[in-house]
Amino acid sequence: MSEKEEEQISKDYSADNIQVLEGLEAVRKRPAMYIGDINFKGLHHLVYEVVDNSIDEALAGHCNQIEVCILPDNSVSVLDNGRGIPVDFHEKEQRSALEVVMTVLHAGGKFDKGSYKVSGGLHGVGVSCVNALSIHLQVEVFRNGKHYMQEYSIGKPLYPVKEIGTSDYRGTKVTFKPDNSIFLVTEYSFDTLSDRLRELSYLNKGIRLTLSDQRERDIITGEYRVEEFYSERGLADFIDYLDESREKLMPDPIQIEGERNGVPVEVALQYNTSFVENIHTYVNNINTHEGGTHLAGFRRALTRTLKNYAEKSGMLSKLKFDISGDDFREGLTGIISIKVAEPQFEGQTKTKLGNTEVMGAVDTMVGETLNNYLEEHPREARIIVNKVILAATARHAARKARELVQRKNILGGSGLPGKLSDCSSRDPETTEIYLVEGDSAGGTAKQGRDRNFQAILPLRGKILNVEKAMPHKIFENEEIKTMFTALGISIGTIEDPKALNLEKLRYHKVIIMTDADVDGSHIATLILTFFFRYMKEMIERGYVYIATPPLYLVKKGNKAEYAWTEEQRELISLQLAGNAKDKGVHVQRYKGLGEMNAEQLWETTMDPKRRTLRQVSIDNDSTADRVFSMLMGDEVPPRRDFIERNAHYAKIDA
Ligand code: 0RA
Repeated sequence: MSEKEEEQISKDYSADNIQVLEGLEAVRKRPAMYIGDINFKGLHHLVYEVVDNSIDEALAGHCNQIEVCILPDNSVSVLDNGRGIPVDFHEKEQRSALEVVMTVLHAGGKFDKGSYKVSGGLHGVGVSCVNALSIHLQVEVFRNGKHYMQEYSIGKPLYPVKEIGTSDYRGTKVTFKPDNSIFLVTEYSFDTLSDRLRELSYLNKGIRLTLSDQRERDIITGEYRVEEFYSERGLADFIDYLDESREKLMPDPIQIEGERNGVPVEVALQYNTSFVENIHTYVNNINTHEGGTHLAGFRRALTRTLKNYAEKSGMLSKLKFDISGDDFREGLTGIISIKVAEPQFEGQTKTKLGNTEVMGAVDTMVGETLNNYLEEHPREARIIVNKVILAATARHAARKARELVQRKNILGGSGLPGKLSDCSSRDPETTEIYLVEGDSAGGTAKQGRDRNFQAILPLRGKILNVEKAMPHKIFENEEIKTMFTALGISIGTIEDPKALNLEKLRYHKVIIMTDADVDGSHIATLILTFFFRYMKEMIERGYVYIATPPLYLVKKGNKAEYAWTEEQRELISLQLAGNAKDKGVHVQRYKGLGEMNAEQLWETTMDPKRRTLRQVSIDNDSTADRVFSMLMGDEVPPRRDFIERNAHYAKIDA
């Protein structure tokens, strides 16, 4: 753009425009306040924000196709076949409606009062926020047989909306490149985006969503990677997808769909032979991790309806103890999806629904439909009640085991396990504990560590597979009991047997350190599964890490360097060899932690100044659940590197 044009634009700015600039400036000053963070999550959130606008257009009944494309430079485009954002001149704002939508915070649905906006990302900030955080953004509107366009840089229009041609197409296309002076990571993950689009396709049946990746072509076919998501049965398909590697108890999920008190409610549920409760809740397509009134209404209806049915059927006559609410949800996979015009989000991460009117709506809707289902399906009803009785019996055994553990802890002096080599500091903020595979590596780690802040807990033998074991086994397992005691946390109260108490957590970094081989990664997976199922909050708070020991030691004479990847190994080999290729260069492949001495382990894997820790985070609750159930379930685990998908690189300094 010429200087003259720029001058013209700045002259055109009215008081409104100045406000706009201040709004966008605020977004750039505190991006985390608007999109959560400026890391991996925030980067992907930009895409969700744009896609959500198209989903809104689809929910309003005007769009059934959304195409997301990752471009070669990690720009992303989102194209929909909706009505197209209006481009007419907006008298009050003195510019095109399109420009207002793209540059004014929260202006998204302003021109469409008839329909309320139910979608919208977690932070509900709209596309203008994405615009503010993009070094370049281009919007194209196909409407009235015409093709319109406007471009922006860090949210500022480069020129007024212009007509660039004619078109038979109808819709909106937004293409943006995130500003790398704001984001710490700039590379999009295909898997993370596809997980979210898949989820959206289940939550909004009948919309076709596609994701394509133009960064790389398949070596053999020469094609870009493309995935398409489309669901006809919605939540029922979602359940089948999540439970792919679990053994179902009913031929088809129970589906509940309708509206009560003006609240659209959609629920699907299925029981399986596992012992895991696996309920995912959504409000306006947003995953409400912390639950809330919709979940409470669901639980109440489920417990009441099943209990009534079980009592009436006489199946409980032999049972000698009470059934608790938990027993109705063991082995239950469920999705609850509701739409609310004005959601109130509460809780630590603002993902807990507070709207009180929702509780009764979900309760009535689920109660009525489930009751009919049980009456009409006596065979399935019996299977469910038997499952509940099994859970109640196991819980009874679990309580006994847990009481035993708690009594022992009170009696056992300091209560810390003998195997723990504790650190001297008592400040959880700065201390860390290494969970180390095997006594021998544990010994090396103990020698190599900085005992001021690093504690070592060696774990012996196989960790219990919590995915397959009955819950009471968890509290009888030695390794698991030791872990709980060493960490200083307790689990289970009378009211809520699964409540986690992190108040007395002794370390804010829990680092899983295993051999860099197949067995080691299996053990890391077992430990992670245990954290995911029983101590999820630890992961959510960012307390769980995976250590990365080196794979190679490359030596020449008295020079030696470590390598973590094949590329590093080759590069170091070349550097050490100088011109004489491979001459006298010796490569040692580390098969296990045991092959390193204490000093080597310290300098490669434990020294905060030199190590790389991978922080474990959960991108997508339902995907993580499915991955763990697959890796640890009966079916042959798919050979996919789950750590790659579930742990992002985090270089932790000092
Ligand atoms: C406001 C009004 C109208 C459409 C939209 C917004 C709209 C926004 C987005 C964002 C992405 N895709 C979109 N598609 C449509 C339509 C008003 C009318 O035509 O009457």
